This record gives sequence, C-alpha cells and structure tokens, in this order.
Amino acid sequence: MKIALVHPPEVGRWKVFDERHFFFPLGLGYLASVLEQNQKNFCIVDLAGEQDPLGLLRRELKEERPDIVGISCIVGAGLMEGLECAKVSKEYNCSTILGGPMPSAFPDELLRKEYVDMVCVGEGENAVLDLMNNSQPIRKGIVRSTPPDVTKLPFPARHLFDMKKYSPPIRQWGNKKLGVILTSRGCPYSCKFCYKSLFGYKWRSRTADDVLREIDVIVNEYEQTGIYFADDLFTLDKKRVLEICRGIYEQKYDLTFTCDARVDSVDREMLEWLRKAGCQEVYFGIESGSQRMLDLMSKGTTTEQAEKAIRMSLKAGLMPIGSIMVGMPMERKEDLKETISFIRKNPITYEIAYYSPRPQSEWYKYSLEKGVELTLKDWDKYSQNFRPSFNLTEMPLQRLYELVEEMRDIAAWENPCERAKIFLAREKLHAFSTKNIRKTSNFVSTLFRRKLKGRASKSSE
Ligand code: B12
Ligand code: SF4
Repeated sequence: MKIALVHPPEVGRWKVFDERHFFFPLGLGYLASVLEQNQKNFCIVDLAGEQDPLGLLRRELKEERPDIVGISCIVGAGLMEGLECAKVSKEYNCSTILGGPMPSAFPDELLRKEYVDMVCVGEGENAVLDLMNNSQPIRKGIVRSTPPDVTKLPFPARHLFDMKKYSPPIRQWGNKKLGVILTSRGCPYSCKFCYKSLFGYKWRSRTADDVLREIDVIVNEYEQTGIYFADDLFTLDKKRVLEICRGIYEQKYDLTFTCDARVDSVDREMLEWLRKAGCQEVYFGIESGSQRMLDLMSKGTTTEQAEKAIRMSLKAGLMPIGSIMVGMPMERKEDLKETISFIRKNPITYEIAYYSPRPQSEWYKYSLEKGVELTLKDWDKYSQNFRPSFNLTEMPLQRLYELVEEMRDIAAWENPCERAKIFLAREKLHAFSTKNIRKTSNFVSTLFRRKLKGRASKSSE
C-alpha cells in the first residue's frame, strides 16, 4: 500500500507570498514525518509554484503508482485546486482522501463529489497511519481518528520538501527567512466565532525542550531566523513560554519571531522575556472595543485587559498588533463607535477584518437562523478583504461599511506622533546605523502607504 501526499498549488489572490515563496504546509509535514517514522510507503507531490501542476501530478502518479492520494486543503488556498487533484487521481484509479481546515469544515459537501472517497476531519496523523495499516477499509465516508500525543510526534518532515520555496524573506525583519512551528494544539476557550473542529478544546502542548530542539533545526539546518509560532494559544502556560524564551536567549540565535496571544494570558515578565528572546510582534485577539460584543461572543476578556496588554507590550519593547472583527452578529453602530474610540485611545497597528461565519462554530447557528449559509462555492468569503453582502448586524449594511471605512482610516493614521514615539522607544533608535535608518524609512513609508490607502478608499466611495 502506498500513499501520495499532495500539496495543491496556491493560486491568485490566495497566494500568501509571491510566485516563488509559500507558507510551509505543516500539516503535510507532520503526516509525512509519522509515515516516515513508521516506515510506510509514501511520496510527496508538492505542486506549490509549479507552472503545470496537474501535468506534474499526472507524471508523479504514473511513476509512483500510489493506491491512495491524500490531499491537504488549507484555507482558500488549494481547495478548488485540491479538488482538481482528486479528479486527476481518479484517472489513475487511486482512492482519494482530503484533509485540512477546509475539508474539516465541509466534509459532507465534499463527499458528494464522486471523485472524493474520504474526508478526514481534524488531525490526520493517526488517520493516515490507520489507512496504511489497513485497519480502516477504503470506503466513502468521514474519517475521524484520535488526536496524536503531541509530546511524541516527530518534527514535521521539512527534509522531504524543497525548503527554499518555504523560506519567504520577511521585509520588515530585514529579509530574514520565515520558518513556522507549532508548539501546541487546541484551545480551552469557547469564543463563539471560532472554528474549533480541527484541534478542539483540549490544549495539548509540547515540552519546552522539544520545542527548542525544533527551533535549533529550523535555525541551523534551514537558516530560517524569522519564526512564526502558529499555535492557537502559544501563551497559555507562562512557565513553558519562559522556558522557551530563556532557551532561545541562551542560544544567542539572531532570531526574530511572532506569536498570537489572548490579552488575558500575558503579563509583564512574559512579555519582557518574549522581547528578550527576539519576539517582535504579538498578535492580540482584541476583537472589539465594545464590552457588550466581547460578552456576546463569550471572549472572556475585557477592554481593560486589552488596554493593559497593549501598554505592557509597548513597555516591553514589543509591537502589539490588534486583531479586530467587524460586522459581527448583533453588532450595533454604538459597538463600532466604541471600537473606534478604543483604536483612537490605543494607537497601535490593527488588522480589521469583516466577520465571516465559520461552519461548525457557535455563531454559525445564528447565521443559519438568519439565512446566511456558507457552502463550498463561498471560499471568497474567507478572504481577509471580503466585504459581506449579508448582514448579521443590527445596523443597515451601508452604515456598517461607512463605520468600518472610518475605523480603518483612523487605525491607519490616528496619532502619527504617538506612533512615532512608540516606534522610537521600541526600536531604541539612539544608535546611528544603517539598520536603524532602514527601519525608520520602512516605518515612515508604511505610515504614508496606510494614509494614502485610507484616502484612496475614501475618494472611491
Ligand atoms: C498559518 C495559518 C495561516 C497562514 C498560512 C496559511 C497557508 N496558506 O498555509 C496565513 C497567516 C497566511 C493564514 C491565512 C488565513 N487563514 Co489561517 N491559519 C493558520 C494557522 C494559524 C496555522 C496553520 C497550520 O500550520 N496548522 C498546523 C498544522 C499541523 O495543522 P493543519 O494544516 O490543519 O494539518 C492537520 C489537519 O488539518 C490534518 N490534515 C491536513 N492536511 C491533511 C491531508 C490529509 C490527506 C489528511 C488525512 C489530513 C490532513 O492533519 C494535520 C496534522 O494534524 C491555523 C490555525 C491553526 N492553529 O491550525 C489558521 C487557520 C487554518 N486559518 C484560518 C483562516 C480562516 C484563514 C484566513 C481565511 C483568514 C482570513 N480571514 O483571511 C486566511 C486564508 C489565507 C489562505 N491563503 O488560504 C482558519 C480556518 C478555519 C476554517 N476552516 O474555517 C484557521 C483554522 C484558524 C481558525 N481557527 O479560524 N492562515
Ligand atoms: S479565538 Fe482564540 S481564544 Fe477564542 S476559542 Fe479561538 S483560539 Fe481560543
């Protein structure tokens, strides 16, 4: 029995980087490493960046003759292309199994396609092993298997991929190559908008030592000195975060990294250690400046905690980035105005995105009641830049658009002096060096780009 693991190409605006650089597919990396560890017969068909991906797939299938083709579909990227790959695999009489965030969200709809045999919902390590051990017969249906013990998993099999493709240079980090790591899975919180069907509610973490060993491989073998911690909740266990940060610090890597955090999961000591270890940006799920909305979504945090997290991060020399959602169920114009005030009061960088209902989330039920259903055809609604044509709020859609434009404009330009002060303090730019000049010019050009973008969107209204 042989399985081919397929990484579909990223196309069009779903491309995260450029024609040559892609986000490393951690999911496939893990599947490959457990197959390798268990000495199973498999191959990887990596179609990212290929000019003729389906041609290459055909050639590989002809040569490798797998029995099963496992296709990973991340978010928008690769879903439709993944389906094309499944269709092609049928020309070679292979069984097909789709896995990843998207198939996990829409298993039934995907199974209706005659060329999709199985859909894996959730983590796939044990699912592929079961398939290869033939304990699961290959027949049409959903595959759900027990989540793996993350403390025992091998590192993702980076050595089986062309890592040059997966080392995008990050401009704001002085073109350091980006690497990605997952140090924990799951999250115990129950935010109503969040999609939890992949890793579930139980937070399962790897030990600090294990994480540090993988960081060493990423830095020394792949020369990726910019790292993104892809955990849903990296900062849940303070002791572990401190151990990881101390370990990185002691190794004296020239490392820059970024992670996500809940505003109530950080304190001064943790933030200072993150900075010391090389963390540059912390993405906070602030979501809204309205306590009413935070309560409605069961975020379990307060606006005061968000402000405190921002203040402490800035003090520690980190760049906090606030993630804000707009157009949420039951949102009123007063809520948006409170979020605008929050942004004014706390002039940091914000990523403002329209809410789009995630299948299987708590709020998805509300959306369905309001007649808003997302199907396979709606991938575009997952894009960061989408503007909803449906309305789940308690204000007219036009008013929502206007307030969001105002919010984006304010977020882009509010308080440039304050922003400059924060920047100077953060970068400790007292020394005159080429590096500092480059950082300063990047900062100024970002501010201007944002301002121009704000103006352009105003004038196009
Ligand atoms: C890194 C990341 C990104 C990156 C890169 C994505 C990419 N193209 O590679 C960036 C920052 C660009 C990004 C953007 C977006 N993302 Co994102 N992203 C993540 C994140 C944080 C980590 C992904 C990851 O590497 N996970 C680790 C690996 C190990 O997990 P995995 O890939 O899911 O693989 C496991 C299983 O899925 C399964 N599996 C995977 N493939 C296969 C194949 C087979 C055959 C089998 C059997 C099993 C299987 O087994 C694997 C191992 O257990 C996840 C959250 C998370 N913690 O997973 C969100 C997540 C995937 N993103 C999400 C979303 C919504 C988006 C955006 C749409 C956000 C937006 N509004 O714009 C965009 C879309 C961008 C795009 N190009 O597609 C959602 C998807 C939710 C959903 N299904 O509805 C997630 C789950 C976050 C969340 N909880 O909401 N994202
Ligand atoms: S939004 Fe963040 S904190 Fe809330 S449930 Fe999802 S991963 Fe957990």
